Amino acid sequence: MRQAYLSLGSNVGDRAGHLSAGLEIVAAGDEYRLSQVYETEPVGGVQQDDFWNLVVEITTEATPRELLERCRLAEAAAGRTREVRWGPRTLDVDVLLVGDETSNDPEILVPHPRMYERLFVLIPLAELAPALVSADQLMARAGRVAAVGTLDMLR
Ligand code: X6L
Ligand code: MG
Ligand code: MG
Repeated sequence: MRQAYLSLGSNVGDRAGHLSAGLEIVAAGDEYRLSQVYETEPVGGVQQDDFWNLVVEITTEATPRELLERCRLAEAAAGRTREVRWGPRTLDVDVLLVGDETSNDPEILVPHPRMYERLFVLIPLAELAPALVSADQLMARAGRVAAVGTLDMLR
């Protein structure tokens, strides 16, 4: 068993509902811990509503590919459609880290190659696993990220 970290985000419809339903699917019976929910400014250039983002730590034997399959199932269950690249979505789930493994599979790169550029990932990850994020990494990034409470409070 080792700890895997996944990032979840939603900015369409019932954001807390999509995050909760998605969590049940990606955790799939494994033990997990959640960061708070953060309201975050959209990144990537598309004008859209603010996201709610969180990070989940899952204690699991699942491989990166198995975790990717869970992400896809969770996104499909939320009715995710792919219209605008980097645009609004009911639910996005990305695999960040899987223990200290690397995956060079082009469909599922681990560690996530862009995770250290995204404050909406780094802040909730640092809350759950402070040793995985340095102060320099946090300070070098811009973008509004504000804690809004636990998912239990918001759903
Ligand atoms: C230059 C060009 C700099 C592109 C950054 C960054 C593109 C992040 C896409 C980028 C660039 C992304 C979320 C989001 C997206 C989310 C918030 C992405 C993919 N997903 N913004 N933007 N939360 N706050 O979950 O992450 S689209
Ligand atoms: Mg993403
Ligand atoms: Mg994604």
